[in-house]
Amino acid sequence: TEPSHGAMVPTLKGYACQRRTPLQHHNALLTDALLVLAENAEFCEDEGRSVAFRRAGAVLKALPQAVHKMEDLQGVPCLGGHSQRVIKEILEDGTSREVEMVLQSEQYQAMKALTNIFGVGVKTADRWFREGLRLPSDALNSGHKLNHAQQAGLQYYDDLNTPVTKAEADSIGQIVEEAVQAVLPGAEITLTGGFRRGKPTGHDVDFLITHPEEGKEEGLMPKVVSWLEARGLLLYQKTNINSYLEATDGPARPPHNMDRFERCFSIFRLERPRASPEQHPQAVGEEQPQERGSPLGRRASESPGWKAVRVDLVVSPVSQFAFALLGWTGSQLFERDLRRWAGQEKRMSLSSHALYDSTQNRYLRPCSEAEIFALLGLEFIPPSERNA
Ligand code: TTP
Ligand code: MN
Ligand code: MN
Ligand code: MN
Repeated sequence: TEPSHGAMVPTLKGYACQRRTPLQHHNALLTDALLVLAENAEFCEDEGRSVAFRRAGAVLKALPQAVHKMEDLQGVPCLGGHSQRVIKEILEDGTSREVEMVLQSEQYQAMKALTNIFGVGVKTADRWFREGLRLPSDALNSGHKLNHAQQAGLQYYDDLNTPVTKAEADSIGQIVEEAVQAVLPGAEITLTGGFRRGKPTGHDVDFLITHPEEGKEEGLMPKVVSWLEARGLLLYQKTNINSYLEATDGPARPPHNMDRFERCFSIFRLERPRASPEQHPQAVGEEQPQERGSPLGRRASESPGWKAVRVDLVVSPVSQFAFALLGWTGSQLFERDLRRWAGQEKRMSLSSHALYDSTQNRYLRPCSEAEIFALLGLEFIPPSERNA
């Protein structure tokens, strides 16, 4: 006989890649709270706890209704004791004391501000915090040696922490399209990341580039970067060459967090649409210098006619395109669970480059996202429902 589940959700599955997770959901109060605890665990370099809180939040995003009482969660997977206590407290009191304490804590606030600097990860932020730094401006004034990414991160801190709109993403897309066609006619670009999942805003814009003829894409990135730089469109870029080799990066090695595609982490200089004279008389025709005096705390009235926008460009050989597309569409938890599902449930190894079947001891060669889901024994989940 069927086990008796809560009336609300008879069949939520345990892996995010088995569930449909739309962007809009019904439990934001709970998921926001769990996200704070996940971030805080990450700041304490406790990856396991961080993933546990993220999983708990992700499963609540897949529920078809708002949770009102703990009984609504009967049969819902991925909720550990700690997450359940937090949820219960919020359902009863409206807030969680633990979450409120974290939000008030000096460590959380400083780590949040410091990791919001492009080029600063948890390790660097934690070292700076222990050395007494609290604000991004402290990193400028402390005499710490900053690498190029961090210098750019501080210089454009405000812009880079202002969400990128879909309209801005589309403008960047037109520029990238023009650059790519100029250096390799016939190449194809695809918007990936959060915007492909239907998000209205993002922290960056992600593009995947390929060419229908295998091999034609090799060495494309430096040419695209040169084209963009010659036009003054890049404020920062770091290009990595493709280092993927099936023989050495294949089944023998554990799946990497980072893939090995030819890629470019960049900051674009995006012209703002011209304001109409009635709305902003002083903004029209005013030439703005490229260098800004003070990188932090710039007031809106000083806003120049352009915005710094983080852009990730990735080049994939067409033979790996389906894997790259699936891997770069996210969400990050959806990707993590796809790989975990492949390994734990199917004895397969999935990366952004390939799918290896350990039972048959061979690579599988799907040509589309749909074929990858099918080979993994999963129902196809469209990008708009991968928002775990
Ligand atoms: P992000 O751009 O970090 O995230 P996002 O686009 O989902 O959301 P946001 O609006 O915050 O930008 O990553 C996009 C996807 O790219 C994510 O699923 C993981 C993948 N990815 C890799 O495969 N390799 C990498 O090195 C990085 C940084 C991301
Ligand atoms: Mn993104
Ligand atoms: Mn992100
Ligand atoms: Mn990205």
